Order: sequence, then structure tokens, then C-alpha cells
Amino acid sequence: MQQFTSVYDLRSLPAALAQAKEVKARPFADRRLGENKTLLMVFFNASLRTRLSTQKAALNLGMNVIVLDINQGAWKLETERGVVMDGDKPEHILEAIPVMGCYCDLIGVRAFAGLHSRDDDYREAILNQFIRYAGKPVFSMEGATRHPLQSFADLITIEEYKRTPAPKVLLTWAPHPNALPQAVANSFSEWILKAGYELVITHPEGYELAPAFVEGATIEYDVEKAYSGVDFVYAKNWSVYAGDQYGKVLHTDRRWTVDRRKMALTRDAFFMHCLPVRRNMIVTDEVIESPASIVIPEAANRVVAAQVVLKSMLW
Ligand code: AN0
Ligand code: CP
Repeated sequence: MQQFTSVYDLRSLPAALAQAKEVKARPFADRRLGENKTLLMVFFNASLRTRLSTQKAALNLGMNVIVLDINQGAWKLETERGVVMDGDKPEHILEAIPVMGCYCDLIGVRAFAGLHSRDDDYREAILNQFIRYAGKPVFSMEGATRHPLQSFADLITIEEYKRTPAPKVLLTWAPHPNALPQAVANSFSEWILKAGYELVITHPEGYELAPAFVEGATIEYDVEKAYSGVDFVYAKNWSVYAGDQYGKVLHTDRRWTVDRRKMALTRDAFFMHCLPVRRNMIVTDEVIESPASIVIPEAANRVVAAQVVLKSMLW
């Protein structure tokens, strides 16, 4: 695999899920595969899980790892071509990317949506420049529009916890004080639909996701109906996608917080969230601390997902 930015980069999703089982059962089976190979992880944004789990996956494969936080100690990067660089940015991304490529065999990039220009975000301006100019295989550690390593771990977790062959999955918007990207929600929807599972998406009016990501899902504005009979509740906040309100927070209505009353409408559903999660905004203490909450095993599976992806990029 030369790049990994979405589920469509996998040759086969069922094969990837089978590999995940193998990797989980024998995490050190391929520890010679990454010998003398260097992974560079480049972060334009903060991270706890992605940073640690991807690094752990690389170590399990015998790789060396270098981590660069662009906003801590690196030169500020200009990302637009044609700019007269007389401002506060001493380096252009068009030099920085190929230079980074010289120092490693594989590059992971985290570059969130800026939420200013929908066009820039949805053409994955930063991630695609890495793919084009790094000269090395590139994978996404959350781009502007998708978070494929997260969605892969989410699906691995659903496979482990499902009680029926074809579980019904709910993706629900939940309130958050800040404007967040749509990436996690887009990507989750894409992977669940690709897996062939029934997906219901519920959110307040105005929070519709980009149609390309949700085609095949049922959009249900009635919260009670949405929760009814589902096996997994996946909560996430996102800011507005549609129209001239792109990137805005319309409201933080806590009637959308996942609580015990809503969970009682489900088929004994498990609660999932990619983390970090704001308690009593996205989900109540009670639900996240209940036996239904599988957020920690979900986070643990990030290592498995990353290891499957790194493995296929090293082959
Ligand atoms: C980020 C987001 O919503 O995309 C990262 C989630 C993995 N979340 C926050 O910034 C809180
Ligand atoms: N879920 C996730 O990607 O977490 P981090 O932002 O901490 O990496």
C-alpha cells in the first residue's frame, strides 16, 4: 500500500479485519519487518492516542520512530504557493516536505481542517502536498476530512463486541463548545457503510454532513426514533458542513448529550467515542462509566489498526 488516507486505499476491508485479528493475537510476529526503517510522524495538531498508538505499532514492527510537532520547535510553515514570504513564516512547505522525506521511509501526517475554507479543507490541501512531494509513502493520522486509523479501530472494536452478524449502528451528533472538524464523523460513516452495516445518523438540523460520506445511511432527526433498537451508539461533535455557515457552531444544545435515558431506548447498545471526550457535554459521567462504555478497548485497538496499516505499507 503506497498511501492510506481512506478505506478505499485498502485492497480489501475483510482482509484488513482478518489481519487485525492476527496482529492482535501475535503483535510481535513481524518484528523484523521494520528493521532499519524509519517512521516520521508529523503533527500539525495535538494528539494523545494517535501519537502513542502509532508509535507503539511501529515499535512492534521493529521500526525506528521520529516525531515532529510542527508547532513546537519547527519553523513556521507557509503553505500557499506564490506568497511573498515577508511575514512570520520562515519556511515553505514545498521545501519542508521533501526534506522530511529524506529522513525517513514512511510518513504519517496529522493536519486537521482549518474550518475557514471548505474548498481548502475538502481538497485535503496539506495531506495531498505530502503525498505529492514527500517522495515516500504517506498515511493520514487525521486529515481535514477523514480519520481512517480511528475508523479502522472503531470497526475492529465493533467486530469484537457485536452480538449479531449485522449490528445496527447509530452515529449521533453531540454538543461541544468549540468548532470541530467533520473528519471523524465522515470517516466513521464511510467505514461502517463499506462494512455493509445499517447506519442511522442523527443530528440537529443544520449539521448535515457532506452527502458523499453518508450515502446509504438513514438520516433521522427524531432522536428517540434514532436510538431505537440500535446495537452501538457512536457519539461525536462536528461543526457545520453545509453552506456559508461552514465551520460554525450553531448551538451547544445539551438535549443531544448521550445519557442513560437515550441509551435505554437502544438494544442494550455499547457506547463508543474516539476520545478525547468532554464529559457532560458529549456524554454523561454515568454512561461513559457504565459497563456499556467501550471507549478504552476502542482506544486500545488504535495500535492494532496502525500496525495493520504500517505492515501493509512496509511490504
Ligand atoms: C478532534 C476532532 O474532532 O477531529 C480530534 C479527534 C480525534 N477533536 C478535538 O479537537 C477535540
Ligand atoms: N482519537 C484520537 O485520534 O485521539 P488523539 O487526538 O488523542 O490522537
